[in-house]
Amino acid sequence: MTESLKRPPAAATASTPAPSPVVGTTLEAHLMEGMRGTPGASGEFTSLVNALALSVRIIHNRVRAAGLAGMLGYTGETNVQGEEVQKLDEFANEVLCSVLERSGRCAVVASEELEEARVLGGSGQYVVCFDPLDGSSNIDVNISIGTIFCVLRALPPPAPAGSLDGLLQTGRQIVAAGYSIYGSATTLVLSTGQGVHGFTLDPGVGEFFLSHPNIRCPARGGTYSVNEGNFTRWDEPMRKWVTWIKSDDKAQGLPYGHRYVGSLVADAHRTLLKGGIFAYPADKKSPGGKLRLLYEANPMAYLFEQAGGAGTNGVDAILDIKPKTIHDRTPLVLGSKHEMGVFREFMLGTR
Ligand code: AFP
Repeated sequence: MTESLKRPPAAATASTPAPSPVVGTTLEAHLMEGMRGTPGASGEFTSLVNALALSVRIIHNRVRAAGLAGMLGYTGETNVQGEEVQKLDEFANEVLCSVLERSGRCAVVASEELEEARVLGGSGQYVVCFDPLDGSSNIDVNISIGTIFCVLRALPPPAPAGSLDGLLQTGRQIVAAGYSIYGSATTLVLSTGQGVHGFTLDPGVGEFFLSHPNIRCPARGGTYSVNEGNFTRWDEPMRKWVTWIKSDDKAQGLPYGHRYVGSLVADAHRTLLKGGIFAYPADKKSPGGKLRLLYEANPMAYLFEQAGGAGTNGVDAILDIKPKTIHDRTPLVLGSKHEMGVFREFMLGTR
């Protein structure tokens, strides 16, 4: 079965198997291949994903020049989450909104930087949720940051054009999700429901090339990733789990190594490629969890499921949670099947 990118929904149309993805293929060629393998594809979806990739290239360019372009530091304003907004956050948000608007493929967007959903108009059949610059408190110290997004179909008529309800569907309705990581290289990790693929940007030619075809999250890993500074704020099952995972018991493969960057894209990317577990649970400070369902948890959970791992709130699949508002928060746990199973047992008190 090919893992090539295809226009969803795969189940609705019989598609011609496309050749296996070849390292070095450009993102554009890869998307075109997927489109050709899907009878009836209009190109609208491919064009939307290309618009997202263009946004990422523009944001990459500004991130790389941030120190020189005077873009570091805060604007002095706070966003809807009550956090200080940095200049690059604003820039990234405006890039995504304007590129998606010009593509004409996107009806509505929800963004971490926008209090309300923004209607982009046109005849777009899709809605997009994004965190334009995740991990922005790491910008000034030159640590990896990223952009996270997911795409859903806009609700069909009789829902009015630009209906915001399209944003409040469960993650099971996602048709594409991805993130870019602005690290030692800029990599775009993407899934359109046919596996997960990583494309690395060659800044010299401004093109994404397939560098990580068919990413699979290892069934078991050796690291855990959690902000242990929150230990005293956690409930008992969470404290028990952390105490267990760093205990010295060779027979059980313990202790695990600890890795925590504090940028979801960086912690999730490492966990996706190398296995193990990332957790941002609820705590006394954030009883409903800290991370956002629509534009952080859902895209990541979708990618982990596509790669053979899992994404939960500790017990239940993130993708089954019905959002109430566009800025809902949730506990988020991502990782390898094995570690996710053990974590769940601790949360349910069966271990
Ligand atoms: P910032 O965008 O404010 O840096 O927050 C990053 C983030 O939303 C996510 O990327 C991290 O996983 C998480 O917060 C880190 O939170 P802690 O600083 O509380 O560990």
